[in-house]
Amino acid sequence: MTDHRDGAPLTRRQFTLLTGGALVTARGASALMPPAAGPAGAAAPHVVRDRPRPTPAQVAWQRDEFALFLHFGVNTFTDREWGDGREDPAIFNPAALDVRQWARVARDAGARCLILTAKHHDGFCLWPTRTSRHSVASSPWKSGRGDLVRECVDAAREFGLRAGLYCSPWDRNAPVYGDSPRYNDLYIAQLTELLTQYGDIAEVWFDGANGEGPNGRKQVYDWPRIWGTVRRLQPNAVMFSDAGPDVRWIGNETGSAGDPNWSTVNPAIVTAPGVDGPEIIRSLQHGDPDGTVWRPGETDVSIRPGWFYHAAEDAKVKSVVALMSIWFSSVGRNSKLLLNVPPNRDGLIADADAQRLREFRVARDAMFARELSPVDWRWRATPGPRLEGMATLAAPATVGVVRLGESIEQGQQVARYRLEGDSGNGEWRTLAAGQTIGYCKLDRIDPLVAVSRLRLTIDDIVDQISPVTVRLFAAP
Ligand code: FUL
Repeated sequence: MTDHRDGAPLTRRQFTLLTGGALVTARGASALMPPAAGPAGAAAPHVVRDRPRPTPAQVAWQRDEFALFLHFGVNTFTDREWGDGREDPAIFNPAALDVRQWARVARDAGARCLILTAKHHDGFCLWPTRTSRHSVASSPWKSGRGDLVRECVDAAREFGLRAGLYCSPWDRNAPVYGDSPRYNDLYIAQLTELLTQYGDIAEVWFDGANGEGPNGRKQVYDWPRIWGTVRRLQPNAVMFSDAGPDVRWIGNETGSAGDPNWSTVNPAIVTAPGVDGPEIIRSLQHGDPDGTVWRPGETDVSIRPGWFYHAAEDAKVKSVVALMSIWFSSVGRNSKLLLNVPPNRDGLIADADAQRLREFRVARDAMFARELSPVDWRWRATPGPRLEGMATLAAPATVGVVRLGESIEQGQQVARYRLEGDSGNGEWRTLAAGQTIGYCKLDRIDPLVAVSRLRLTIDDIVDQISPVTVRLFAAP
């Protein structure tokens, strides 16, 4: 990533000007506020306007922080990860299916959205589509009268969760796949059903896998038409894919966003789902501080080795330690976590996974249980230009985790920060340091040390700074 900031004197000047800003303290958190509009701020507007900012739907998506992904379909019954489209619908019969259990597990885990594989690459549709016979309507489940998309969306709402749908572009069952215009029509018809029959959909998920059709023909997707259809039918939904347009894939399936992770990207680098290359992965992982489009990264990872349920993986459910590490490298790096928890053949989230999610919730609650507040923050400008905030704790305390956050409604500006602690002897030692902050930056303090004073220095910004929230959590 180039250090573009050396050539940005205007930004630095604004930064200096801003140091006259007022400080507000709310709910024990500390926020640095830019000055009210006035002569000093008058130079800033054209810069601020030029930088990308999120839409309300993107802000809502990010505030969820955590969503559950549900891979379920014929693969659940064949024990495969990718079906070939020749599966007999008769195998789909989840005898004890309880979608409310999925939603309850998700809510209790702290997730705020459920995303279901309405159709995976095998083409089997979990709703009774009019576009194909390869669906739940041809299965013995509920004598062919079931609609799993309906059940899932209804259960999500009942438990206060938002609902999203994944409809795989790659379809190994559709006879017209690879006959590009005809398949595009079919795919649009499927999306139209999904986006008009089930109420508000929060997220539409497009993966990047696409192979050839049975006739060896490669499908050319009409992405502008596909994205346009979603926007028209569900204007408040965000669309996820490698290329967004609203939310981008983070570039791996291991649960790790890049560090730094900017929510802005250069849209010329990743233009369509399914393309590969080092520059593309770098862009997905890190975004770009100079990016002209707001396209935050979503981190999708499975709680098990596979995306679909396999009994042989029951003992391989990720540990709480592994999940916590993922939390810090996704939510804690300005991303959103989409954790896959695949239901089993009974149609239930298996005990091992449900139990692990409960433990994960308990561990997170403990980590963020004791917020150190109030702390008396005082901000000042220092040469550089830099901005420095100092706080005194009521009594010496050991900070375990720091949560920083920018007001992303106004974009993402912080490019370098440092948190230091003074144990009482007047010597500052670095507790945490990083580049971007964005919606949420989590830092674990290691090694732990009791401190009585704290100093946060913002060393660099890419634009006029907006409120930065500092939250300190005591080590358990
Ligand atoms: C990929 C698919 O090929 C996997 O099966 C899984 O659905 C993953 C989330 O996306 O593109």
